[in-house]
Amino acid sequence: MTDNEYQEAGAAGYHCGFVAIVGRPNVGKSTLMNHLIGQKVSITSKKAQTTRHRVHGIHTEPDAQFVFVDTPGFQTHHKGALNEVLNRSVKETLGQVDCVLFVIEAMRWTGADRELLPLLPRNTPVMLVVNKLDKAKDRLALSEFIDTVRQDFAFADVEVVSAKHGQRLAELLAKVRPTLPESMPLYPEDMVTDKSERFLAGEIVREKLFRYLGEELPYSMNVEVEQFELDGALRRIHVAILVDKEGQKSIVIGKGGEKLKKISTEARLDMEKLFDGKVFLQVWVKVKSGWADDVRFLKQFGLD
Ligand SMILES: Nc1nc2c(ncn2[C@@H]2O[C@H](COP(=O)(O)OP(=O)(O)OP(=O)(O)O)[C@@H](O)[C@H]2O)c(=O)[nH]1
Ligand SMILES: [Mg+2]
Repeated sequence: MTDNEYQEAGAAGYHCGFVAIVGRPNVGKSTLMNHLIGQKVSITSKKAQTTRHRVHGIHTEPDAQFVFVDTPGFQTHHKGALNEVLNRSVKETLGQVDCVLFVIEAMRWTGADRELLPLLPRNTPVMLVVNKLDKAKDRLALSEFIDTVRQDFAFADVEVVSAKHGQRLAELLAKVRPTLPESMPLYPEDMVTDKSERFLAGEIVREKLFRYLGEELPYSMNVEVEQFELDGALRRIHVAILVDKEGQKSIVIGKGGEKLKKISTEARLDMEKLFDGKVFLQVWVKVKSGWADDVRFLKQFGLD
């Protein structure tokens, strides 16, 4: 066998492709992707609309490579520049993948879920992924629930999972694998995301804002990684939190700087885990007004 013939024979059994993860806000898309790839590369929170960027999460097996694309929760209820940009990002993703995972919560089939059905592609397999299985105790009711949902769209297949508890993820992968085209892997086998450490550092700080601030605050904020330097094995990272108003600045900083300290300590620990090395992190807060409605500003942050 020549080298070329050998490579073709190798590709013949190998599957590799793109898998979009879509659904309304808060159903567990990012949690699902993180558990499928075994690393936390996409931030998650109890609040809706945490994800603002498309993030690729890569999972490699001996016979397949899955490139998952986590997307922002699609929503039709609130208008505004931010939502338009987020929704556009979901629509674009749907046209570029080999398989779609349409994620919903077990026992919750809402108007917000149904409104997404017309956006789903017709020529690409769409799997129904019923997440939060741990919350659905009644199996008969769950099976009736799935039947109801399946009446509304011709899903290629269905799987029930618990993303948070890592349940039935291997079963889900086994169903996705045959939908991927035959191809050699696109990424090195130890690579888990296409995003840079610099990007991930900013996202980790944003996740802590979602965790430690009230209901509305994190939505009007953004983060900017102002400096990311390697100093031997040490990473020196400077992050600015951009807020709308002076008043928000003092909320983020907290009494005696307590809140900001908590945010930066937790972020640093997460970064050290993800980057597998020591991090020196400095976080500060800056006032910047009116960003949420300024699309140009969003673009500057890669939200296009
Ligand atoms: N009980 C339970 N909770 C889950 C499960 N999967 C995710 N969650 C929780 O659901 C919430 C939302 O999870 P995310 O992964 O941020 O949801 P998302 O769909 O990415 O949300 P957006 O990015 O805002 O659209 C978090 O509090 C998760 O811990 C699960 O299997 N069981
Ligand atoms: Mg998300």
